[in-house]
Amino acid sequence: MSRFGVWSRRRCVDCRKIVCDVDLRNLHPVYEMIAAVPQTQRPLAYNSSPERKYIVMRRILRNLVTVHACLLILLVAVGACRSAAPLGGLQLEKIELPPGFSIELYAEGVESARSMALSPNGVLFVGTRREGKLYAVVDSNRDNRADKVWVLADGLNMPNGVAFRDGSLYVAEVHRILRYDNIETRLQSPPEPVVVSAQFPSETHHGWKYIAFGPDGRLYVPVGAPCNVCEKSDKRFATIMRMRPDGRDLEIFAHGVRNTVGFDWRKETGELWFTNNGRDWMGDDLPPDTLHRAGSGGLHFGFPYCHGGDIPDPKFGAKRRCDEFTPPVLKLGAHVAALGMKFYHGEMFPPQFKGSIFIAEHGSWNRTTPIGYRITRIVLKGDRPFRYEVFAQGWLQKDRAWGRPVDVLVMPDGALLVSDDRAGVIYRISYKRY
Ligand SMILES: [Ca+2]
Repeated sequence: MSRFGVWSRRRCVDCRKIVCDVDLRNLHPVYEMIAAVPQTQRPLAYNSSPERKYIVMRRILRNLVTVHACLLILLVAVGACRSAAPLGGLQLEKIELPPGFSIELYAEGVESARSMALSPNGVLFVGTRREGKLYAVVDSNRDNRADKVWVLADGLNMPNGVAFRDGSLYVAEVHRILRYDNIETRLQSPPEPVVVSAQFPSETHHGWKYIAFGPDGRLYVPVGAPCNVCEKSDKRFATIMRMRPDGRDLEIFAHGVRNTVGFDWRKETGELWFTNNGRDWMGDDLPPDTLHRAGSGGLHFGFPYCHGGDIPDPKFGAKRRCDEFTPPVLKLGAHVAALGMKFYHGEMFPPQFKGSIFIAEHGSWNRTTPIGYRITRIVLKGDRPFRYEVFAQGWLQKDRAWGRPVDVLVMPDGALLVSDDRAGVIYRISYKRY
C-alpha cells in the first residue's frame, strides 16, 4: 500500500472527529487529501508501461474513493455538529413549568446573552461569547422588566464570564481577566478596564470562561481543555484556577475538569459544586455530562483518563484507573451541555425548592436526537443528589430549538433569571401561590 494510502485511511477514520473537535473551523485534513491526489498521477509521466499504468490507476481510484468517503463523512459530520435548527421567534407559551410557575420576558435585545452577574444595586451584567459584547441590563422602575440595555464594551475576546465585587465588574476574556471600576455609575461612559491578570492560555477551544467569587474571596477561573479529549503538558488546561481579586496567587484549585461553564458554592458547607461537559464522539448516550462537588482543593476529577466516574477514555484510559479520581455526584444526560448552575436559596418558590440546584442545559450539538434546551432541577437529600428532573422545557420543539438556556441567576425577590444566547433575551421565572 502506498504511503499516502496508509496516511489517508488513518486520517479518514479520524476526519469526522477532527472536523468537529475544531468546531467546524479547521477543515484542512480533507483539503490536504484532495490536494494530494494529483501527486499520485506523476509516475504516469515517468513510466508508461502497462503494469505501471495499472498500478497507478488503481492508486488513483483508491485515493479518489478515500477522498469521496471522507467528504461524505465530512458532510455527515457537519450536519451532526450543528445544534438543533433555529426556530424563529419567541414562543414563551410553549414553555412548560410546574404548577404555579410562570415565565416572562425580563430583557430583550441582549444578543448572544451568556453568563450573568447582579450588582447589589440591581444592575444585571451579561457576557457573550463570539458576539464580543458586554451588556448592563437595568430595570430602573423595578417592575421586573428591563428598561434599558447598555452595551458597555464591544470587540472583546469571548467575554463570557462576569462577576461583581466591591463596585467593580470583573470580566473573563479567553486569555485575561479585566476589571471595570465604579461601573454602576458609569454605564453611559464605561472606563477603560484594568487588566487584573493575563496569565491564561489564548486557545479559544473551550477558552471562554465562567467566573465567580468564592466564599474565600478568591476569583475562580476555569481553563477548559483545548480539544475534545487530549493530554497537555501545560497543567493549567482542564482545571479550575483561583486567584486573589488583584490577580495575585494564581493557583490550580481542581484538576481533570474538561470544561465547566457554571458553578456555585453550597451555603451549608461552603463547598464548590460545578457542572462539567463530557467529551464528544463516544456515541449518542456516552459519556454523561456531570455534576461535581469539590470539598477541598487539589482534587482530580478524571479528564482525560476517565469520564463520568467509571468510563475509561478509549485513548487515555489505559494510563490511569477510574478509581484514582473523585467521581461526579451525579451523571446528567449525555450531550445536554450543562452550563450555568445555582443553588436556590430564595424565598419566592415553594419550600421544597430550598436548596435545590437549577441547571441550564444549553442543548446538544452532536447527538442524533437533540437533548437539553431546558432547565433541570436537582433535589438533594443530605449532601447527595436525590432526584434529577426537568423544571422548564419547550425551547426545543421536535428537532428544532427557538432558544438555548445558558445561565441561571436567583434574584433578591426569589425569581429565577435565565439567559438565552439563541433568542438574545433574559427570562424571569416566578411563582405565585393560588
Ligand atoms: Ca422596568
